[in-house]
Amino acid sequence: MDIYNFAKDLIVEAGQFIEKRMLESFHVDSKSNPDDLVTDVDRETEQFLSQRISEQYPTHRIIGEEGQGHDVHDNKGVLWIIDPIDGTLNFVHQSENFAISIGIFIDGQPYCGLIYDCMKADLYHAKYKEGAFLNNVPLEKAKEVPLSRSLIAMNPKRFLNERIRTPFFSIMSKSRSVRSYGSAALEFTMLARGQISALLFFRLHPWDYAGGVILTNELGYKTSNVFGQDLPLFGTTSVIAGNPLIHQELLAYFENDKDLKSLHDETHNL
Ligand code: 2AM
Ligand code: CA
Ligand code: CA
Ligand code: CA
Repeated sequence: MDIYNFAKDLIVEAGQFIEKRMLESFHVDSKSNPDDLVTDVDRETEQFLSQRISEQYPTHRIIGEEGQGHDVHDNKGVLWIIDPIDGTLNFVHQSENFAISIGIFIDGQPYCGLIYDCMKADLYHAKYKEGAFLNNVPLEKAKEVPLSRSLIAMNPKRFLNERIRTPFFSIMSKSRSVRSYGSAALEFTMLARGQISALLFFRLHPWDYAGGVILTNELGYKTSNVFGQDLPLFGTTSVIAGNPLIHQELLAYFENDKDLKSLHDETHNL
């Protein structure tokens, strides 16, 4: 079995683990602030995934949100970037609308991306240059829809920061409307299905977007930070993902924004 097929089986197994585990009680702790939550289920699922990967592939390296590989800073060999639960607030408050995300890179090049919505049993997966699928059905290539006819996903909490607010409000005003689903990984799957035309985040970590970037790039969607630069495998960054037309349109809102650029660079590597 190749790494891609192993990863597909593993992510579904991890989803079954979550579904079973969430029927029992679990602790909820806060991390950087009272609204930044982590549960036993996040930690145990990351453990489950990393243990299985290490048993099967002892040389592979793993970076996970809940502590795996935070000392890894180079992209040599096979690197798994995993988020055991993307959308922890939804997991805690809604018991749905969260996903497991996995991106696998070989020597820094994309190999495959997987996002599993375990409550719906929907597996999104793509192997580089071999197409992207929802379960066994191929997903359609990106269509060039302009901002003025688009739904855009963004996180409204970012608008509390005045320095970030201005370009985001201008984009919102030009768009048909905005949506916020609380899981970057699931927002990438909505982009992959053409349900939204773009997503826009001011600060994400690689585990939030690694799987989604590989999935959507495979379909012809463009991804970068708000200044048009490639997304890193380490540190934090802003993220714009969308069809090629809207991606270009959105970048124009951030061009020459020196104030925002300095804020962006301050938060980099937090
Ligand atoms: P999480 O649920 O795995 O933490 C919510 O808008 C999206 O942003 C989710 O993908 C969420 O991932 C992520 N997120 C939550 N808190 C964050 C933080 N403090 N910094 C960056 N991203 C965060
Ligand atoms: Ca988190
Ligand atoms: Ca996440
Ligand atoms: Ca997470």
